[in-house]
Amino acid sequence: MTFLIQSLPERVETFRRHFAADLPEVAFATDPDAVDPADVRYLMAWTFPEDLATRYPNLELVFSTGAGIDQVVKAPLPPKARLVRMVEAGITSLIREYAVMAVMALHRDLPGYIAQQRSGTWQALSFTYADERRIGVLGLGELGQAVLDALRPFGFPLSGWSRSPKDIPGVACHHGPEGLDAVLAASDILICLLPLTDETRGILNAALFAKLPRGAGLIHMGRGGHSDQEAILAALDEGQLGGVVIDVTEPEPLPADHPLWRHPRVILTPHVGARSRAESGAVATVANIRRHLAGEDPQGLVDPARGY
Ligand code: NDP
Ligand code: OXD
Repeated sequence: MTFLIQSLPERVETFRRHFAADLPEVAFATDPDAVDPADVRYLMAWTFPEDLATRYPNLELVFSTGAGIDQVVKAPLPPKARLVRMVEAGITSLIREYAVMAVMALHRDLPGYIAQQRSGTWQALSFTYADERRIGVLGLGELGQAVLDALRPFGFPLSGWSRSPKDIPGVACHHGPEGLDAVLAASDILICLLPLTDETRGILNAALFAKLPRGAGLIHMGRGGHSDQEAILAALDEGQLGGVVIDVTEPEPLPADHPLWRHPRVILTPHVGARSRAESGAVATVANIRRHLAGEDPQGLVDPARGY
């Protein structure tokens, strides 16, 4: 029974340590050429080899090193194998910080003050109090809910959107295609934390922006494939969007001449919203294999029919 991992060397060493201490009955391997493929029951990687299903016929759990699994969700798996996304405290903590940073940057008009600093202008821009700045979150999963928890103490009116109904204290929750417009109409700042699926691809488009209050902010932390980047630029230029913080693009990296790099109302970061932490990722993975060995579902089990 072997766990095969393909990742960065320092991450692999942390995993090796945790497996040796807490899951010694599972052999730990890093070199695909040095294992008997028939022994591989567990595999972890960011992307999978094309011949995964035939090469490792006895796979039971296939782990993504990241929270998002759009890059692998359509990969053919052997019949018994199930896909697991990364749910661990390190990712959640970094995403929470990024969201608070981005909300505050838009709420306090950092793009406006940066432009004024560059032109040597000492002038107060308008103030909006937190209880008058409504925030909507698309995606109420592990990360969307963590972000709402982090924003709650500031007093922003909060709403959110998911596929299935939710009941989250202090958050106006809406769901399904018919629930989306209510969240958009109540989002002075909209945060995207959706998985990329056939249903959500291209969701951040001109029609959606038109349903936001005029001058709304957008924080995009999902995947590049959610957004129509030309529509973001057009909405910014005609004032429908007032400011954008964008962490994920298509392609990544953006071409050097892409206007998102230089737009004065855009803060662009290179897909650094979060990164899985080796220590807590290893603990979560060992716990998931233990759950599996005990006949339970692992945390972060992906439903291939839903695509997330
Ligand atoms: P989860 O699977 O826990 O949550 C996904 C949420 O999206 C759920 O609330 C789900 O609804 C909702 N959702 C999915 N499809 C739809 C739909 N068609 N309509 C409405 N709601 C929908 O994922 P996480 O919170 O762990 O992660 C979310 C995403 O964040 C990842 O897939 C990844 O793309 C992105 N991410 C980005 C990072 C970065 O560095 N920028 C880092 C990590 C993740 P329901 O609850 O009803 O199932
Ligand atoms: C992830 C990411 O999905 O880093 O974990 O985007």
